[in-house]
Amino acid sequence: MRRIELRLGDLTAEHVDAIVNAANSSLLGGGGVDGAIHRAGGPAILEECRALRAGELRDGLPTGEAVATGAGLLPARWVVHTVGPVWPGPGPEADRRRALLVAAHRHSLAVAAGLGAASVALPAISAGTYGWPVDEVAETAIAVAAAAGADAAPPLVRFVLSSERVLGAYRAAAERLGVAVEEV
Ligand code: AR6
Repeated sequence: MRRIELRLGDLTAEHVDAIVNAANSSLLGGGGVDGAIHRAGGPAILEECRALRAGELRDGLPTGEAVATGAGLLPARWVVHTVGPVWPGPGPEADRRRALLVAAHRHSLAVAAGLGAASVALPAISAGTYGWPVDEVAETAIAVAAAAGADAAPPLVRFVLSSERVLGAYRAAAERLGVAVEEV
């Protein structure tokens, strides 16, 4: 049985096996939660990202995919880097990219599970710089976490959210979907 938790806080401080980074395709850092992870985790994470870019991810990490590195100085063991889609505004392009938002969540959870992580913490992927409406991000995140099979996500999935507004969106999405969540 999977446990889904919501918390207001700073993802970089989480004592879980894996945290998910809302990165960009370059994997070479940025602002938002990505910047916070690299600042708090130290240079070892960036070194591993550079090595990935020099090898299997020469063209960058495609949107919707996920890849793991170590977590440097962070309390977590691994960082799972994913790339969410940029919000294009309402219309057919948003409908198309919605699948990438699902994929970013699904692949992040699957990579964490594949590492053997018992717990994973995620931010609100695409809901900051990338501008995706937070209600939709919340609904996607909760739905994917609740629907993932036993091997497709760790037993504990915790969403660590940066404001009351985002936390409220996740709470409301869980209620709408009838998914039990614990606020911790
Ligand atoms: N802990 C938890 N959540 C955080 C933290 C933190 N320390 N810092 C920010 N957030 P964003 P995106 C929230 O912009 O929209 C970067 O430059 C933030 O308030 O980090 O996927 C990357 O390099 C928001 O709710 O990610 C990419 O270029 C959520 O995390 C681009 O931004 C996601 O906001 C990715 O944009």
